[in-house]
Amino acid sequence: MALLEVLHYPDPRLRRRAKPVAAVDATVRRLIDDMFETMYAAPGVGLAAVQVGVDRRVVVVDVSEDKSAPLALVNPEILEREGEEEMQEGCLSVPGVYEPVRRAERIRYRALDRDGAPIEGAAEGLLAVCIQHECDHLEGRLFVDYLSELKRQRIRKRLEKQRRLGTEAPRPGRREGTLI
Ligand code: GNR
Ligand code: NI
Repeated sequence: MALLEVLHYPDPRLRRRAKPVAAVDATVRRLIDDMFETMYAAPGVGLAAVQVGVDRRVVVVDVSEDKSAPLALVNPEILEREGEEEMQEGCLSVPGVYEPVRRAERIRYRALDRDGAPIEGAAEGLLAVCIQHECDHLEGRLFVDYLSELKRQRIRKRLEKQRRLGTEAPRPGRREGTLI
C-alpha cells in the first residue's frame, strides 16, 4: 500500500476526461487500495483516480465515520437522478474551500466493483452527493465549476499563491505572505 500525491486545482491534469478501465486487473486493484489509503489518511469521503494523476475511471468512496463502508466503483455510471438538495462541499484537490453546491438528492448508479463484477445501487444524502462529485472528476469537472466566475477566480488565485509559497494551508501563528 502507498500514499499517493493528490493534485491541487488548478492543475491541468484535473481537467482530463478519464478513460474507461478495460479490465479490473491487479494493477487496478492496487490503485484502488492505494486510493483508499490516501482517502482515509487525508481524511476524505471520496477520491477519484484523476486526483492522483491517473486518468482512468476509478473512484473510491466511504461516507461512514469508522471506515466501515468502503465502496470502489470502476467505470461508474449514474442511471437516474431524482430531487434536488444543496450541500456544503469540499474537495481534496481544492483544500480549505467549502461551498454549497446543488445536486440530485437521490441517484441510482451502476459500476464494476473491485473484483470486476457488475454492481448497481441507490444512494441518497452525502453518499449520493459524493458519487456525483466523484463522477464529475472523471469528466474533468470540479465542484468550483458550479460557483460564480468571481469565486472560482479568487479560489484559483489563493491556491496558486499557496503553491508558490510552498504552503498547503494557512496555519495558526503563520500569516499568509510571511515565511516564518
Ligand atoms: O472529502 C470530501 N468531502 C466531500 C464533502 C462534501 C461533498 C463531497 C465531498 S468529496 C471530498 C473528497 C474529494 O475531493 N473527492 O473527490
Ligand atoms: Ni473532489
